[in-house]
Amino acid sequence: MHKPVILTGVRSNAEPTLGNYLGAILPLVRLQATHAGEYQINAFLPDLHSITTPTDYKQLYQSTINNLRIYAAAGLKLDDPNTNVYRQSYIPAHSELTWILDCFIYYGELARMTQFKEKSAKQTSVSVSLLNYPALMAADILLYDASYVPVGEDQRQHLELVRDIAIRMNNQFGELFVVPESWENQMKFNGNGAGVRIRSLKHPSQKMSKSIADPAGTILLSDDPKEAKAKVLAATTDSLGSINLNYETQPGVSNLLQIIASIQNKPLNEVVSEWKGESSYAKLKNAAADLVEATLSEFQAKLLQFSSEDALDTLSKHEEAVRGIAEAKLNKVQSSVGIRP
Ligand code: AQP
Repeated sequence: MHKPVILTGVRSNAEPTLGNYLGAILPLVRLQATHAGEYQINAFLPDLHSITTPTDYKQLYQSTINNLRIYAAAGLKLDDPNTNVYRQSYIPAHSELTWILDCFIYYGELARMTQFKEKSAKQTSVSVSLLNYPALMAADILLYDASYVPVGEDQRQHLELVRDIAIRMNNQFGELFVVPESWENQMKFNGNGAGVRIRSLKHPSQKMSKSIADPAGTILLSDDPKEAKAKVLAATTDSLGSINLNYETQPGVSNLLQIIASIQNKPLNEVVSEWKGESSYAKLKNAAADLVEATLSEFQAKLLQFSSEDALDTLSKHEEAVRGIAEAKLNKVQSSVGIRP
């Protein structure tokens, strides 16, 4: 019996933020620590997804390797026998399976994706790859029979599409793929990490995003810890004068509560209770700012201990091993659709 596979990745199109760290990287590290041996973890580096939107192409190769250093500095154990780390483009089966899946996905299904509509609306010329993003994501997941894909709410539609494709192809060709768990089951599985969405410190109605220019609202993992602390202390709040969790009326305060809960690894409700009755926003900001400063200081010190050479060496070894798993699944699909014996 194979272990259930958990699969996750962070694009290297721009420098990762505290949002990526608290929403995606740290939850995976914690999952590895608490459930070692129960699951197969695939923490991959989606460099092909990184070029679906314009990026600094000269930096991309190094940024991708750097994302592995970031996982390591966050505490991911790379010598764990049940963890694989690999670059998407180094496993050609991802691209090859994408093409086959494309032949079974309808144009209308891709065109109605909210992320495509939102991202394409911001660009004057829209690449086909942006439309096809979910097909590549489907290949990432289905190649390894992943059941759990811890992603944010913004990826929900894509995940549902992946399930539809897997079910469609299984119906036509027999049991080709493991169908990833439903969104509800993904959320149950995520536990404390469910729905973590760190907001901009300046514009807390918006998500903190690595590719949106919002320096005062965004904390990059490379920010000087003292400057990061100052950004939290200057965070936008409101004039209500009481600390509650309500993203509609108090998005800034709610964001600070979420940052505290994520860093302390506590359920959000517990942190909300701890601050109930407190009216000083300065106290709340100070608590969050101290935690952010300490987190970045510790993270950056650990980052220095894991060089790019170490990262490259680790990736090459893992990629060698992973390639065989991916190719076996690709061959099965190729045979089913009649392009291999
Ligand atoms: N603000 C956030 N709070 C919580 N989780 C977040 N993630 C991203 N931003 C936040 C999670 O990080 C993972 C990797 O995301 P990605 O790099 O594949 O792309 P993304 O979701 O589009 O992330 P960004 O930072 O918003 O990137 P850009 O600006 O390039 O589009 C995902 O699991 C995501 O949920």
